[in-house]
Amino acid sequence: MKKILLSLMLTSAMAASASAHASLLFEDNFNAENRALNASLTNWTVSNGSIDVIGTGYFDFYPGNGNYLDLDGSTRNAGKITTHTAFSLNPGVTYLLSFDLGSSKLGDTNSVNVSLGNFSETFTLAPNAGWQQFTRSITVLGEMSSNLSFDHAGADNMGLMLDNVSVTAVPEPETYALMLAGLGLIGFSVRRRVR
Ligand SMILES: [Ca+2]
Ligand SMILES: [Ca+2]
Ligand SMILES: [Ca+2]
Repeated sequence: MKKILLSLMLTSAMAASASAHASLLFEDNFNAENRALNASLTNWTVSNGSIDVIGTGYFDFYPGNGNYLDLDGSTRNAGKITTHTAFSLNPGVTYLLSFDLGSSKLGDTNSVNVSLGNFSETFTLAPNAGWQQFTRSITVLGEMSSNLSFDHAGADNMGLMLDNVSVTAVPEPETYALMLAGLGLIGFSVRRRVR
């Protein structure tokens, strides 16, 4: 019985700690943007080409997502978007980067390079890939400041669709290990007192 109680305590303490320490640093679902071709954005700088803000009632290839971006705008030069926010990245913290990508409806394969800190990955979606969520864990060895960017390749005026970008900071497991050690001591002293 006591074992069950202790493990319940551990589980709820871990859950409480995870929610208390994970913090949302950035979130954009683009729903407040004005739908337009070759649009500018509230939270991002557009460079090296253009992007479109599309969605409800306006070139809505993936209904149900409000507004989202077509990362290849309408200037035959796909855009790069970079957050206005420069993120302060610290060792000992895991940064969860999450976003949705939808494949192009032109029937071709498209790719976008995503970078934050020393993380850089090219995501490629086949024409039939549909709408998918991607999540990556990012850590840094030394303190650094970095903007998040999505740089789309291509120039045929329809690229990957982007939505629901978020960056969340989560303390690394060491934090939990320390806390578990602390709880273990409490459990030990409880056992001793019972004896
Ligand atoms: Ca959206
Ligand atoms: Ca376009
Ligand atoms: Ca470009």
